[in-house]
This record gives sequence, structure tokens and C-alpha cells, in this order.
Amino acid sequence: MIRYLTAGESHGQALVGIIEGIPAGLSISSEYIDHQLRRRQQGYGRGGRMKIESDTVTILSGVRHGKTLGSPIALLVKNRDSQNWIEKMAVDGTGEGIEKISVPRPGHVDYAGTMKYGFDDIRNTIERGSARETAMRVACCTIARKLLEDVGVFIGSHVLSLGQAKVSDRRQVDRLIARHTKASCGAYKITEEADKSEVRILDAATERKAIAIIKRAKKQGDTLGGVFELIVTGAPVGLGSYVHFDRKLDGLLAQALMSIHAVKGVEIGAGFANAEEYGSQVHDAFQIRGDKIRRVTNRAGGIEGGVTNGEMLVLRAAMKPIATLAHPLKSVDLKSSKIVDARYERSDVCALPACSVIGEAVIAPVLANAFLEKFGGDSIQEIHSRYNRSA
Ligand code: EPS
Repeated sequence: MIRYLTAGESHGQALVGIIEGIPAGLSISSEYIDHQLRRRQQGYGRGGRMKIESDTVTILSGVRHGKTLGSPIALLVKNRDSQNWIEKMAVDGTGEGIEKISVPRPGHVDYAGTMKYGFDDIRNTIERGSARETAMRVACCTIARKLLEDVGVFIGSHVLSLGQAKVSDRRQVDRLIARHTKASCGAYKITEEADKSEVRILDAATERKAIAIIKRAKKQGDTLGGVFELIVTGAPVGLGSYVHFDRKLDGLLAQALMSIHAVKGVEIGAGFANAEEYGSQVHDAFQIRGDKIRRVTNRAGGIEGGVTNGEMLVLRAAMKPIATLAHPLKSVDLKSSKIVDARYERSDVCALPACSVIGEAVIAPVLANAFLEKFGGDSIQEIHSRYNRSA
């Protein structure tokens, strides 16, 4: 099975990752991963750090002549900004003379993390608590994503709402999705379409409104979050399981999404709206389309009982506004116990577009594992022959 680990502090020398369980023979290149890293850096509302970084991956092991070897794949993404943090982030020495941070930002992990580890400097928590770590997650997960694409499973995303700017005509977006998901790369076409927008919103009027409120939030020293939607096409019936709680695909997908910094809500299909309706308005009736068993609607979001049902997967995630505020809330100085303004640390006004790219990435290993559980093998050729035989 695929698993991965990341390490690295936000302003340390580099982020590193190891992903293992990727079968042999998968074509992969650093350019392919870099494209996803670039996408993660985009979006209207990002802060100064993204002007410094230009994330690129170095593949250190597990790939030879463009193909995976079945061995662990080690990855490296350098932090360009680390040049400005050499003394503050030095591995050696005592740190004498380096200013310690004692004022936590409400909403960030600063307070809880510092209490947990008994630090006398919140910097120790800030560094690993930062969403910078998601750069390496995207790098690792993109390899699992490539495996899915090899067997025709494509992931896409778009932003549904950003603060109060909400896509009002859902039907228009659904028509666009229906048109685009017919392409051979399915849901990825949605992502390419969303990438044309600085806020990854598919509807021009909402896009304009979103950009305007980010500008306003910036002026006010405030931040914004929102909701993004993930779409997966090409997933066959029967991925995941209903037989045990920790094998249910919806639960596993929700865990992966909830693990992204600032994601505080996950919905499968029309989850919350379904809760307000009668069952007859919610469940997706069967129909025969051509020679295929299909559904009239897809309110379940393509998963029933923790198992894919052959329809497109639809998931949504809610990101809270970033906790670092230029116009800060009240905090407490842990050294003096005095109430003071929270510290401002350079940050983004809105990172929702990046978050949707990270969402695409983190669900890839979950789906790839479900796929490998059913059709797995040691090499891509073996997987293809097992999958084709099942079709
Ligand atoms: C991020 C890098 C960070 C932040 C952001 C995400 O860089 P820095 O801390 O140097 O400004 O821009 O992190 C947060 C929003 C956060 O709250 O930690 C990145 O690479 O995505």
C-alpha cells in the first residue's frame, strides 16, 4: 500500500518526503510534479512568501530513466527563503541572542503546540505548523495521482465560494462540469478550466466579486476562507469497502481532506443539503443508459456505504480564513501574562485556490490505495492486465 511521510520546517533548508508502495514501471518526471507545485503556489491573495519561492522537486531515489522502480521514492523541495533565516533556523548552536516569540496567534496552532511541547519559543511550533509543509505533500501525492491517471482516474477541483462570494447559478457550473468531464482526461479538464481563474472560480461574476472582497480584506488587515469542490472521474464501481469502519472510502477521504491546514469541514456529495430533505428527494434512482447501469442524479457524490458506485465522485471542503491577521485579535503574552495584540507574521490574505490544489493531491493516495487493494500488482503492466481483465 502507498504511504508517505514528509519532514521540514517552513523556513528550514528544505522539505523532504518519502513515498513508498508505488508500483514499478510508472512513468514520472520532476516536470510533472513541478507543474502541480506551481499550481499550489498560485491564486489571488497569496502573500510575500510565494514571491520568494519557486518550488521545484528533486527526485533523489526510486526512479530510473523516467520510470518508478517499486522502491521508496525520496523527494526534496528546497526552501529558497531559508537563506533569510540561516541564524534563526540554525540546526547547531544554542540560539543565544535570537528573539523568542511569546505571543500566540488565535486560530493558529501556536498556543496549543507550544503548551503541548513545553517550548519557551513559539517559533518552534510555527515552523512545522505552517502550511508550507503542503508543498511536499503535493509532491508526494502527485506520484499517486499519476498512477490513477494511468488507469483513467482523474481528479479536478474548483472553488464554489470564497467568503461571501458564492457561485449563485449552480446549474450553469454543473452544465460546464458535465461538458468537461466528457473529455478523455475527465475531471482534470475542470481543473484546467478553473486554473484560468485567479481564484479558481468557474463563474465570471462570482470570480469578480471574490477578487473584490480579497482586496477589501487585505486593506482591512483581514483574511478569507471558503469552500472548494473536488471531482473524480473514471473511478470504477467497488473501490473502498462497507465491511469495516476503517476501510470505508468516504471516511478515509474525509480524513485526508481534514488533515489539510485550515480545512474544518468536509462533505461527500450533497451531504449537508441532503440532511434537510426527504429520502425520496435525496437518493439517486437507477436507470439504464446505453448498456450501463447509471443514476438519474448523483446526490450521494459517487459513494454509497463507503464504496464507489460508478458515478463521478464529488466532495467539498471548507477552509477557515487564515489565522494570521495583519489587523490582529487580542492575545496573551505568555512571558508577561499581559493581554496584547497578536503578533503579525507575514502570511496570505486568502489561500483557498491553493487549498483546492492541495485537496486534489491529498485524496490521490487514498484513491490509489483503494484501487491497488482491488487491482494491485507489483508493476504497472500487472495492474493494467488485472484491471482490463475485470472490465
Ligand atoms: C506557505 C508558506 C508560508 C505562508 C503560508 C503557506 O510562508 P511564510 O510563513 O514564510 O509566510 O505563506 O502559511 C500559512 C498560511 C500559515 O498559516 O502557516 C506555503 O508555502 O504555502
